[in-house]
Amino acid sequence: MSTNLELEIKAKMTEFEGKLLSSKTLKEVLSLKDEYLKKYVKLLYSKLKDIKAAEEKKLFGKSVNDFKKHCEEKIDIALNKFNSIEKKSEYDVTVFKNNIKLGCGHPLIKFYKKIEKVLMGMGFSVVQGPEIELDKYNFEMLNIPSHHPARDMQDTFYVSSPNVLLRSHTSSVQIRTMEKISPPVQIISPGTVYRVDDIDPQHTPMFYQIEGLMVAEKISFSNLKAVLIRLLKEVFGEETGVRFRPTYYPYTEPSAAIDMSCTQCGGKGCRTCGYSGWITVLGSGMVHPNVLKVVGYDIEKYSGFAFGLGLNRLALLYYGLDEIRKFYENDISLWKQI
Ligand code: 2NM
Repeated sequence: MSTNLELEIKAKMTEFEGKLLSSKTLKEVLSLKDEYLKKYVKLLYSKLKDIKAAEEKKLFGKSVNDFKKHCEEKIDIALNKFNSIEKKSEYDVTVFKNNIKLGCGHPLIKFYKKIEKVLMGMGFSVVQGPEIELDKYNFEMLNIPSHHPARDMQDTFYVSSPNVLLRSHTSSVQIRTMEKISPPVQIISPGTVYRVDDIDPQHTPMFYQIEGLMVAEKISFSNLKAVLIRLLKEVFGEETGVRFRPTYYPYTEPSAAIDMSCTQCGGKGCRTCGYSGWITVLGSGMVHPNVLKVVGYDIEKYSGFAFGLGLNRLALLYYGLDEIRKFYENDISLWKQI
């Protein structure tokens, strides 16, 4: 009887080891633990109770304990192994790595930073000011007379007519700066500006502008040319052609519109440049004496130049895009491409 039982235990042990070897999950090991360590050992103990002969009972008892101990050890090892594997996969940080979507910088800001870097390299500092502005700073002190068409309700958004409006250019920031500090002044004022405009591929009622101003002793038109030619060549490449055309602004005299060779065709003529080979990208001029006077500068001692550029349109050319509206659609796949 005892030999039979002992043979049965041996057979169970072999069976157990075979099953344990082929288990692949924590769950399988746990079910083996239940089957062999709980149910089967319980059965062996109940059989042990029925054995009357003391010697036989002792030998069988030892076999049961050996079986139990052996199974416990093997199951512990297997549990540890599967526990650590399955825990690891629970916290596997690489699992979704291909689905993580990173953001990216907005091209308008990236382009602005490029321009800012060049101008700061030439000694310009960045100043900012309010977007809701007084007529005084947006028009009056800029020598824009009251009959000037830019003052018309159709061009400017009025918050509270006639004195409070959304700035139509950032020159207002430059007037505020000149009012506060005396020359030398060398600043750029980037920011959003507002003009009443129907939305089309080239126009939005809000857009970004950078205006620049340099006032000191003996500032001449040559300084203006040097700064702006260098700026355009740094940003668009050394091969870029730059030309100055006379134009009119109320706040500068003389005034110059600045054209650069077309970024799309290199000057040969294409749809982008209206087949002229040139694109107007900047307005500039020597600050009008009336403007210098109104901020309290001595016009016998100081002179200065100023310029203004529309960032959106320039960024379109830079990135080879065709629609100003694309800047506000925020199609991130496009931003990652350009
Ligand atoms: C432009 C063109 C020409 C300009 C003038 C001034 C100020 F405040 F000094 F008078 N700031 N910016 C200026 C001159 C702006 O934008 C097309």
